[in-house]
Parts: sequence; structure tokens; C-alpha cells
Amino acid sequence: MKAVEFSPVSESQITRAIVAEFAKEFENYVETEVIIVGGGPSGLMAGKELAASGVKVLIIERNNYLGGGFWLGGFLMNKLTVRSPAERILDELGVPYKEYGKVKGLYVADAPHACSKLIAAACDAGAKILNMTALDDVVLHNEKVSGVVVNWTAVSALPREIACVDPVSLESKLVIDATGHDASVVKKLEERGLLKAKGQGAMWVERSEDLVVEHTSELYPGLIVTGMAVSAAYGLPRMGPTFGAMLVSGKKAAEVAIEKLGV
Ligand code: 48H
Repeated sequence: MKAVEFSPVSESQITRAIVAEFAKEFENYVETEVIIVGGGPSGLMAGKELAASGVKVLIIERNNYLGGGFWLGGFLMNKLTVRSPAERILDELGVPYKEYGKVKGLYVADAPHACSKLIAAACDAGAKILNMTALDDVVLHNEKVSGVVVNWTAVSALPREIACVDPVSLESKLVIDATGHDASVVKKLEERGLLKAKGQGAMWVERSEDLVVEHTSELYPGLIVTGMAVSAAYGLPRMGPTFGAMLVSGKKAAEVAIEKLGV
């Protein structure tokens, strides 16, 4: 390789570029059409579909990475499964997969490949992402969820005596709870007696996926649930390490949001 000469840029210019661009984007997304809490498979899918339809959408994720449980297929093994018809979404994302042996309608893909393609698809479509940002509370106007209250994830890890850092609020027309088993947004409404989450049911793969998609809906005015948060809210059976319903539920959550927004 020939000698490479990088542009003569200073340390302060690099810092300024990060601060200025982050602040500009953050300020722009303080008010948005849809906020998705949780960047796992259902949240990323919903974000991709909404952004592709021209909706202004922000994904909030408490980790410094996206993908949630989609990086692994189960039991620390990185092969993913989906059941038909969800392989069509793998086709849309350009994820290679194969049918498993003689089991009709069961497909296997490499989890890192599928997860990185989904993240890229959400970013390519124009969804914006706030990492290391955790849900603290909801904004509630006239009995309608109208945004979220967030704080840096690191703040919750500080010792209590130095953790006196107030959160900030972000307003939106709709919020999507895509926080998986935690159903964190749903729980904020439950804490106030505004609804009752039934808690996730036991394993029954054959029933679970259809039911999760069927129940993906507006659970409370302004709040749509998707993915495993649907199971936790409605007490539906779980499906274990198969992800078709997460992808299809994310797609449906986006459709529900688009209809509500009248886009
Ligand atoms: C900010 C948060 C907060 C918070 C959580 O767990 P996920 O992968 O969720 P889904 O529903 O998209 O997919 C579920 C799937 O991974 C799974 O667990 C399955 C299919 N289980 C079946 C079974 O039977 O067990 O992603 C949720 C994301 C994660 O990235 C979290 O870090 C994030 O949400 N998150 N982000 N603030 N309070 N809580």
C-alpha cells in the first residue's frame, strides 16, 4: 500500500464536529412524529417502515448498541430462526437464509448478518437514533401519551448521592413501546393505575406469534405496543428464540402509526 496522508484536522475541530452535529440533530428531534423506545428487532423494523414512509421518527435505546436480542438466536448461539411468512422480511432486508432440513416453513439465518442488515435498513430509511438514553417517564397530556422523559443511561448507574441529574422531555404525536420483555413504557402507565399489564405467558410457539401480531395495536391513547412488549401487556404466550413475529409486529406497529397520523 502507498503511504496514506490524512487531512490535517485538529483535536478541537473533531470535538466541535461531534458536539455541533449532535446538538443540531437532538434539537431537531425534541419534537417529532413518532418516538420508538427500544432498538431491538421490533423497534428497528417499525423505525425502518415509518422512516421509509416519510415519518419523522426517533429510536431511543439505553445501550450503546442496537439490536436487542436479535444478535443471538437463543442460548448464546448466533443462528436465528423465523417461521413462514416472515422469511419475506428477510428477503426485503437482503438477509441470506435457508430452510431447516425437512421442516417446512422454518428458516435459519446468521444472527449478526440479519441484525446488522436490519440496523442498516433503519438507518438508510432515515430513522434517527439516540443511544445510551433510557426511558425515565412518559409525557401525558389530557390522558394521551404525548412524548417521553429520558436520561442518559449512565445516570442510573451513578451512586445515589451523586445521581441528582434531572431528565429531559421529548414530545411526539405517538410513542411505540418496543422495549421487549420489560414493556417499560406500558409499566409507566401501570404505575399510575392507567392500565393493567397482564405479564408474559408461558411458552407456546404455535399460538404466540400470530397472537403478538394480532395484538400489536394502540394500547392506550398515543401508545402503540410492539414485539415482546405486546406479550407482556396482553399476557400472551411466549415463542422462545424465533423472531418472525418481532419483525412482522414492528411492520404492523408502523402501519397502525401511519393510520393514526393520517400520513
Ligand atoms: C431505552 C430500552 C429500555 C428503556 C429496554 O428485547 P428486545 O430484542 O425486544 P423485541 O420485542 O424487539 O424482541 C424480543 C426478542 O429479542 C425476544 O426477546 C424474544 C423473541 N423472546 C421470546 C421469548 O420467549 O423469550 O429489544 C428491546 C430493546 C433492547 O435493545 C433494550 O436495551 C431496549 O429495548 N430497552 N431502551 N429505555 N427503559 N428498556
